[in-house]
Amino acid sequence: MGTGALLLVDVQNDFCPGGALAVGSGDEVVAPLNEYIARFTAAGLPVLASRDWHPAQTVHFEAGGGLWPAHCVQDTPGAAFHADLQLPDGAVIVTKGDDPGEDAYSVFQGHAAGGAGAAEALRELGVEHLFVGGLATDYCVRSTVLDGLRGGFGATVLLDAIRGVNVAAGDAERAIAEMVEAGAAVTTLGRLTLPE
Ligand code: VGL
Ligand code: ZN
Repeated sequence: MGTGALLLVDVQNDFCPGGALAVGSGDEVVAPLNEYIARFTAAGLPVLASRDWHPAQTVHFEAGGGLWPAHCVQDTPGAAFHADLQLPDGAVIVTKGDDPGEDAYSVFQGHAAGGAGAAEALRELGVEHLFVGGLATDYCVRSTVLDGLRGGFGATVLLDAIRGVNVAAGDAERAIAEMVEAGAAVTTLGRLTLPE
């Protein structure tokens, strides 16, 4: 399978209960993700965390003609990672959505601290397969997994560590079916086997 990495998508306060764009039970991904982090770290595998990181004005927000109320505005508490998320030392942070002209749902539209695109940063780490959890199933998780598969990465969706926005009922379930149809595998903590 090649080297695997854990990718935590947008585990930020604004996507959790009380946040500006709260995903139902969004905070319930934190405990399982901490267990995934422990397993990947113990196996010496890389951990990456993306963050939605918008300017105050962007085409992504309703005020700019987009779909969403303002959320994850750069350097605000809502944009911070959930306080209970145990990011390991050396986690690679991928920033996305900072261009005011795009939605940037996919982590592959993001960049690491040094400016390298996400795909480039993954290749530098020797990563060929992504294990993806976080928020939200029907937007950034979906878009990232589909983009990764198109870009030649393998992908496994962590079913016990994702939650959906469900703008329409069933969106998250449909997104999972779409990812599987496109070639993604699925797993849970109980069934996880890591690449050697
Ligand atoms: C997301 C809606 C708007 C996500 C980001 O992280 O899934 N969804 N911005
Ligand atoms: Zn956003």
